[in-house]
Amino acid sequence: HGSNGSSDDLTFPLEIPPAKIRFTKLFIGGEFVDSVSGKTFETIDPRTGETIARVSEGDKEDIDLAVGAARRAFDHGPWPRLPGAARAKIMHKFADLIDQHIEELATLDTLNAGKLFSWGKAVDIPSVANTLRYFAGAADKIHGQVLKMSRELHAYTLLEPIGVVGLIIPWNFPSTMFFVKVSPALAAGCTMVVKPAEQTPLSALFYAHLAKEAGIPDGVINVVSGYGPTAGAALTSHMNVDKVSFTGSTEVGRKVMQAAAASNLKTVSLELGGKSPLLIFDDADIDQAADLALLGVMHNKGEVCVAGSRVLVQEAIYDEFVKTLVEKAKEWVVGDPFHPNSRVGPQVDKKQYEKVMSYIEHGKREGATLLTGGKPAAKKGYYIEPTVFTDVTDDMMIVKDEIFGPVMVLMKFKTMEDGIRAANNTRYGLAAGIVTKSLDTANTVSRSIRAGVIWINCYFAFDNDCPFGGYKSSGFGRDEGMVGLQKYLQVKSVVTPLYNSPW
Ligand code: TXE
Repeated sequence: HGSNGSSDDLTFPLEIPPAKIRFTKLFIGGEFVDSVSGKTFETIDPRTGETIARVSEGDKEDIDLAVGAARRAFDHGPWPRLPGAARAKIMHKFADLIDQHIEELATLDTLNAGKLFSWGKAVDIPSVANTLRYFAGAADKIHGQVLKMSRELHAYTLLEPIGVVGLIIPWNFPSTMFFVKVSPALAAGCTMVVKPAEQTPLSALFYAHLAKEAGIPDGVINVVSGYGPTAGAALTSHMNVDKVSFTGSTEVGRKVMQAAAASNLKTVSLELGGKSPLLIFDDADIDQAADLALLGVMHNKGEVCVAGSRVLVQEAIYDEFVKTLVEKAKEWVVGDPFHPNSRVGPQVDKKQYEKVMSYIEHGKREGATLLTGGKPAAKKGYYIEPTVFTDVTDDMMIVKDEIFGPVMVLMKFKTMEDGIRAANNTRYGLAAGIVTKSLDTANTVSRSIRAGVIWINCYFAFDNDCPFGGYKSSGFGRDEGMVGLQKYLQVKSVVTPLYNSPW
């Protein structure tokens, strides 16, 4: 099976996907329907670049229909009016149905996004069911406060669902991102239109089917597959959408805010790109640190918003660290994501593959030293070798930009202050990692880095109870945790005089 380091001779005994594609139409008002235009678009398998299905292409008219269905379900339907415990019961049923289809769902994400099937089966899909359960647990505990007024007034707050929400999902975690947004919105009592990424519509459409089977009323979850500038843009500028939650590029994040401002001032939350640092201090166990560094940027072939793509190593251990890292990089075997021994699958599509390859070329031209990788890993499909650059400078594009591929830049720092300065020297602020045995170092650095999540001696340690989101140009608003529920709620104050007193 394919090995890291050889370029053209990598062979892929393509595995047969364990399940077939069943749902390819838009899901509006509880029914699978063709798009108004009748148009469809291609879904490709990044293992080969070949078309595996044609999916209905939603556009403005379809978004109008979906928002209409969501509006009716919100204004007149049962969902926002159900007791929280009743919503929770249906959400639990939905989660159970996901558990019964893990293999089929993992297949769709592997086929569509080149994600590791073994990982999907063991981690991604089971954990989305748990995301639903986590927020189901909150559905009957959403309540306001009794206020301590300064005068003879009785006042309290009501927390109400914010209304119809537009959920725009990226392709790198098609299932995880779907449920990170859909679950709190459901718990809050919102109704929604989901726009999955054009690269990865298949699992989202399957989830729509399961939602209906679970008993989620028609119109509560609508899924409109289609492109960003058409279907996505229509959702962000729609006058009847009360909130948009977006995960994607910083560039499109700006457009989402502009569209919200120019239309009805819907609220917006944005989870955008990153260029997260991993700081390795000279008291670290070098073996463990190298494993963590590789995991941080090679996992999911680097298509991770929180990827630890800038690895900063303290001087004293730098040379030994490099040696260990290059050796361990070979463990990141490139291959068919359905194959159990593969650790790095193909990039999601041609555009992303070309983007990553062009950054690698940039790195070489700008004078960085290539320690390993740097080439396509196969003749067919969008495979790229795990790549590590060193001898980089702050002004290089490979240091500044989010590459979103299996590409690490390695840098050296002297003191803790230097390390902190280097870590913060980015327009992004999504995540950061620290490897050290010193509690003082860990505590000081955690407080000094401007990023939404700090992992000490670990990486990608996610949990439903752990809020997640960005500082700076990585966006704002938090997904997950109870704070992740807040953005799907409105706060209403209700005030009345006590004892008919003059107010
Ligand atoms: O993102 P887009 P792309 C970063 C990553 C990647 C780069 C480009 O660096 O290489 O972005 O990826 C929808 N109005 N991230 O071009 O376009 C689109 O259809 C409304 C990081 O794929 O931002 C899709 O559903 N919506 C990120 C979603 O936005 C629009 C994950 C994301 O696609 C739209 C993905 C518009 N005008 C990419 N244009 C992360 N934070 O994890 C597009 N979309």
